[in-house]
Amino acid sequence: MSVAPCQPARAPGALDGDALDRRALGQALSRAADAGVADILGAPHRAGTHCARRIGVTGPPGAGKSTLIAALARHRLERAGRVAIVAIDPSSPKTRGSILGDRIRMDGLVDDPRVFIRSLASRGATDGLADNLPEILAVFDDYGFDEIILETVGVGQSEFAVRELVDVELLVLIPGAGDQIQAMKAGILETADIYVVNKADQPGARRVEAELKATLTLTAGDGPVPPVVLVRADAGENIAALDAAIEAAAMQRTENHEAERRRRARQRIKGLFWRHLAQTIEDLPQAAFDRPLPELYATVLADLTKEAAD
Ligand SMILES: Nc1nc2c(ncn2[C@@H]2O[C@H](COP(=O)(O)OP(=O)(O)OP(=O)(O)O)[C@@H](O)[C@H]2O)c(=O)[nH]1
Ligand SMILES: [Mg+2]
Repeated sequence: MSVAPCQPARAPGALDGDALDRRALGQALSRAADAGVADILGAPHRAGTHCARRIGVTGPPGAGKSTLIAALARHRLERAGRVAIVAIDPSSPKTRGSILGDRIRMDGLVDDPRVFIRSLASRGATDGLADNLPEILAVFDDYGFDEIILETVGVGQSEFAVRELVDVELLVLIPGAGDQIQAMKAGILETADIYVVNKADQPGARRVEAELKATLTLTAGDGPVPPVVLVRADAGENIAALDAAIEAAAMQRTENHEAERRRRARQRIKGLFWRHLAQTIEDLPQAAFDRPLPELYATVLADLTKEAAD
């Protein structure tokens, strides 16, 4: 079966020549973020693949992800018409500072009419991403974006989850990342499509690059060894090489659209179900927890099916 091409529900102002309606886009994004499970199930089915290229950028706090994204976006804007930058903030209480920090660093981009920047709180999402992220990303398709760059802090499960949503995944490491490389060797850390060693100006950057290359060669076995690119994000150094690596990786991954679409659908239904289940348990009266476990289990099951039938 061939895959349907991307079929965005073109929103007003989505066409290339039109001015982007930022207000309408902002509202559409908020609606998507706030949608409940029932809203999502009731939305029209999107048969096609997504339209905008999705680039995921993950890595530990302070690795320079936002700085790198700003440099990368500037570079890629030479080719793309519209670029969205979406940052997932894992810790809502202390978000204000970091959202602001991100905004300031991306300063040069904030005024660019082709760029749209949005921070999302991860709230209670079980995968460490934001609730409804697939729906949120689809809104950018409707508004004619060519690229979405997604920043996530690389913690636990979110790395696995984000890979299913993006076309190319970058992992940003910095000098002193020995522990992460060890974790990679042990197979604990999920692999990315491209490894970026940032802060090339700092001592130890070349050593991390060499260690990474050796580790990746080891873990790749007979398979292809993913590229390692040494950059200095704050000075825009070697961003062109990274850009070229992204192009090459995107070509490779889009060859297998069908399998990827199915993996995404699998992850999506799991996510929705977890959310529904968590809400059902949350809604139980306190007295329900005094019941024996099998009875409690049966109650939850019954509530779940009852809600689905409503
Ligand atoms: N020396 C040096 N510092 C850099 C480089 N790139 C970024 N930085 C600095 O590293 C710090 C963290 O940068 P951010 O871009 O905020 O890092 P981040 O990974 O987005 O951080 P969080 O969003 O908080 O996880 C800032 O002070 C940057 O100026 C670089 O290439 N060299
Ligand atoms: Mg950041």
